Amino acid sequence: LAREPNSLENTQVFEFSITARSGRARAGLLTTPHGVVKTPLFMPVGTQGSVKGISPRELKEIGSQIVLANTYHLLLRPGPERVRALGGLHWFAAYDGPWLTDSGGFQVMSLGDLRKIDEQGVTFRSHLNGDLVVLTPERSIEAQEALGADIIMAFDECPPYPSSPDYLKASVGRTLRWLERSLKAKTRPDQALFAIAQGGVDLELRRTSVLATVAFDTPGFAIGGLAVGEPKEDMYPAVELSTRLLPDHKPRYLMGVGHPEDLVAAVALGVDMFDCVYPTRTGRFGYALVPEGRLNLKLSRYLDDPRPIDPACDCYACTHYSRAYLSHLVRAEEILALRMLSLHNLRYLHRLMEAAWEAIQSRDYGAFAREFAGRRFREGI
Ligand code: PRF
Ligand code: ZN
Repeated sequence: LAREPNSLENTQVFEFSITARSGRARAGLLTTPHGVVKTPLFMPVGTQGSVKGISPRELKEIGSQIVLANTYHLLLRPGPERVRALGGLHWFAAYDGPWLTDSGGFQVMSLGDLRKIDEQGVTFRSHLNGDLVVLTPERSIEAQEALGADIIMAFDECPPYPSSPDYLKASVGRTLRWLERSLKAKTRPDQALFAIAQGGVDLELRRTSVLATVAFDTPGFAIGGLAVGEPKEDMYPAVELSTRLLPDHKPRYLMGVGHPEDLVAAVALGVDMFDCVYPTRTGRFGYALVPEGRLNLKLSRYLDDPRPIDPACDCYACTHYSRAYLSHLVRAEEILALRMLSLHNLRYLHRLMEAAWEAIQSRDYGAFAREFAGRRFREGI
């Protein structure tokens, strides 16, 4: 049982190789200490160290490759030191594939009470028991080292949308200083720390942030500060600029993006990794993702529908249950409905990224993206 940080040099363990390209889209292989993953990929969110309702065995079955956990939640409960003592996330949560932990800053801003940001870090009241907690770059990295994920994230500030130009500018500077402190605080050689660029949808600030972030030469880069409520037509130019400025040979992670159409578009722009609560959250609200869009299983039209959610899907829900039965379970608020819809929605995004991978390998991502767009919003399903 490798419970101690091992001595492998991360330059040996972490490797990203691009196997094919189609336009700006890339297919790649990312090697981590807990396995090799294929990009582009979508990471399910396991906020509390668990993808709500889905077991590790099921995650493997549906093709999840990396699972994301949140430092903010695990810091408050059960505490990173307890997770470390129980073997880190891989043992504690019994998922032995690669993990990624987010650094906590983003979740503090969306969940913490009475937050106060200064140069040192973020002070907030725990949403669980009201305790005053200080999260700094140093504390975030210490916690992420205890949690033991394969990929850890720099401590950053994601400003709300909209923010004033002055505030955005200040947060870009602070995020860069926090990146420097995050890297200084890092001690484990077997974890890769990804830097996060900010800058909102201001393209000049975005450029400044990406260029200054790239100078730190981390093994991967995240595009943060987007998908926070800005119009889509403002998000895409910021993604486009970011991927143009990021180094070609490092993985690029667009944080918090998970709508199918955004994944297809961002892959075309050269993004390799995504995470979002969308597939699991929308599943818990009774929605099933399908190539045409989304089925609302709360609608009475599905109560007599004998078809599976998606006849082309190989998930457990689609190979065993009718829309009629799932629709009944949703109305009856059965736990199985939430589980099956989350499972199906995750499988849908994994199949979407697998199909993107195939299309890039056969050098025809454009045709794939057009065929995806052509099937959306068709009536009568
Ligand atoms: N920073 C971090 N986590 C995030 C984001 C960010 O900007 C986003 C933005 N959509 C999601 N998750 N650390
Ligand atoms: Zn399915």
